Amino acid sequence: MSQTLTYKILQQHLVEGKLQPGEPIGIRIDQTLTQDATGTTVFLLFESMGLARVRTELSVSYVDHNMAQFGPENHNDHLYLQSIARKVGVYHSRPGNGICHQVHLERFGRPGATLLGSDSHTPTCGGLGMLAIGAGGLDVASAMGGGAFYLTCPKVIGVHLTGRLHDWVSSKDIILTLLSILSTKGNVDCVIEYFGPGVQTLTVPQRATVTNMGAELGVTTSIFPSDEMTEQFLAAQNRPQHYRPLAADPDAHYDRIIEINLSKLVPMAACPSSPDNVVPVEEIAGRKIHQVVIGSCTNSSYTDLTIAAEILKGRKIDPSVEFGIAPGSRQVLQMITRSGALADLLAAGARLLESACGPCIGQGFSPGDGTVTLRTFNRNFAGRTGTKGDQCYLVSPETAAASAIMGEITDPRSLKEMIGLRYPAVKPPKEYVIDDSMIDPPLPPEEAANAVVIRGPTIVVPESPRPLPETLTGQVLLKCGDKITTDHIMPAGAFLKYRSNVPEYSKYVFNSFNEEGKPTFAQRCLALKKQGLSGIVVAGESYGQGSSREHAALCPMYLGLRAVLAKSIERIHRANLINFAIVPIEFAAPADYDRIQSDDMLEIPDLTGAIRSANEVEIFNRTQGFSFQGRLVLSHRDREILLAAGLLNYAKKKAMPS
Ligand code: MIC
Ligand code: SF4
Repeated sequence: MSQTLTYKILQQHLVEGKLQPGEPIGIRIDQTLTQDATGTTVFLLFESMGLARVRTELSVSYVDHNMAQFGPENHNDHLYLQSIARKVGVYHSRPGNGICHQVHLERFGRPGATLLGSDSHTPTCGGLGMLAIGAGGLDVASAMGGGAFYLTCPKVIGVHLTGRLHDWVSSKDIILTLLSILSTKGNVDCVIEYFGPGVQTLTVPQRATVTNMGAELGVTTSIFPSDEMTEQFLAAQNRPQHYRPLAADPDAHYDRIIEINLSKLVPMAACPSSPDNVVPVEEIAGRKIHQVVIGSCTNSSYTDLTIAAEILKGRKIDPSVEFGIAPGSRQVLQMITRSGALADLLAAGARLLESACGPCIGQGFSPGDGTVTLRTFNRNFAGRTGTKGDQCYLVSPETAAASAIMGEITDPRSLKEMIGLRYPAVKPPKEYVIDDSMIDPPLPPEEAANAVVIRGPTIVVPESPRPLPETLTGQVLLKCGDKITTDHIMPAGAFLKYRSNVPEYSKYVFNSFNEEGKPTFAQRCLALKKQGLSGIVVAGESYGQGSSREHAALCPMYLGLRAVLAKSIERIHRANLINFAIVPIEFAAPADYDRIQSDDMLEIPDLTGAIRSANEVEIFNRTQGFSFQGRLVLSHRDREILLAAGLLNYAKKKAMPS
């Protein structure tokens, strides 16, 4: 039977279940990727599984998020991660070597393989024809130990690309256009597969921009075929042996097909404060800006930085603009240094930031109050820049560079008329600079046994969940609306440094909802926990969008939250909730959402019985005196994990001889 590329790779890796959309399946994972902000927990959890070595073909640990190093926390994390990686058989990319997704694309990804990463932008490597999926840390730790990864067998949406991008239009505009069609919600358990003649006009870094930001659609992953472009890229990265051609069968069936004619696209921008709030740049041209940043795992490749340099060459940025550049990797930085592009950018007025996530996760470069910031990133969730009430627009490097010159949002196509600049097409290099000296290989097993792991005092082993009560009684501590992101639940920015210390980090759960002078969410939840009661969160559609951070489940669990009641819940966050024994419940009738008020006392009699065998659960609102139904969308395995008090306890139980 003819197959999509997605199903071909799934088929080759299937270890459990049936390949039918909606069915629970388990797949073998070839490679894993972790980054420091989620990675310390991953390795602590991996250690608690009692395994000496990873059992994947390749696992890589990156340090790219927590690099500001105010106080000892970040460096403690780096030392722990470096020493544990050497011991358990993992490659370790040191701070300064680059953003995990960019480096993985350059040095490790291979077509046809599966990659599981503890970061939601892991699908970046889908640009290489890899099935690359983001997940919570505990799922990644389990895959590192050789365990299957469990997911819902996806529907495949085919995006048929025709035509060719015009000058000044970039691959960022493809994904922004797709976001304007599909939005950030309602795409759970789908994979986006690109096909058609337009594919071959896009280079691997261009494809990676598209698959990277595909994460914002809320899909399981995005994937491109592996073709001559892939072959050229891998050869230029000096790893031609990793190339293999891969594509869907010509008559493969897609659950839905979206047509995109590349020749018809125009520069686009995502306006504050959601990646799907997309408009053509020309509609917002002329808006005054104070900041421009080119970087993040979406748009920080050699070509991205070089095109910006070509646009800015011999010119100056507008004096009202602060302009930051963060090359995605040390490879990119070395290449633009050698080519002279960096000199052109600096001469124009750029501030060189580290090859790291930096401003993308609120680690510096926060915009001033009331100012507009223009970024080539993938997320503009409210407050993510580190500034409350921020106005962050997401654009291509071309639009960013043009706007930096003009001091206002500028459609780059107008540069010809405004300053007489013709489009400076940039060709991908024939050879990239290869220097893996910042990637530490693991120790051979015989040496690893005696290797010492460095654990600073700020690294605290996370608490394990307690068993769920038979009847759950809890108070609605927060009633929130649609599209609540994991950034809302567990802020990053200035609080990112507490990632390895759950009791400390937990103080900031739902920080953006806390009001001055009133008890915080954390204080109220802990007070309930002391009384043997639970906190409950009530939410609208698409709860838990965005980041894969399992702290958005782990920290609420630590505070005593045992259930989330929402209209719908996003894939990674739902899995994280289950892994930490918080019950995800959906409203059977969405109208019931309106009937619940903050502070209501809810009771779920026989919760554990329902988890064991039912698809619905009765919930009684004690405060208002009415009952309503909640839906339990759980696989058999999900039920077992919840009843065992989380994935770790479940795995231990399974490993025990009965
Ligand atoms: C993000 O872009 O939000 C992050 C920071 O990379 C997260 C991971 C994290 O929270 O550590 C993600 O995308 O998963
Ligand atoms: Fe880092 Fe930003 Fe990419 Fe997340 S989206 S991995 S914070 S660069």
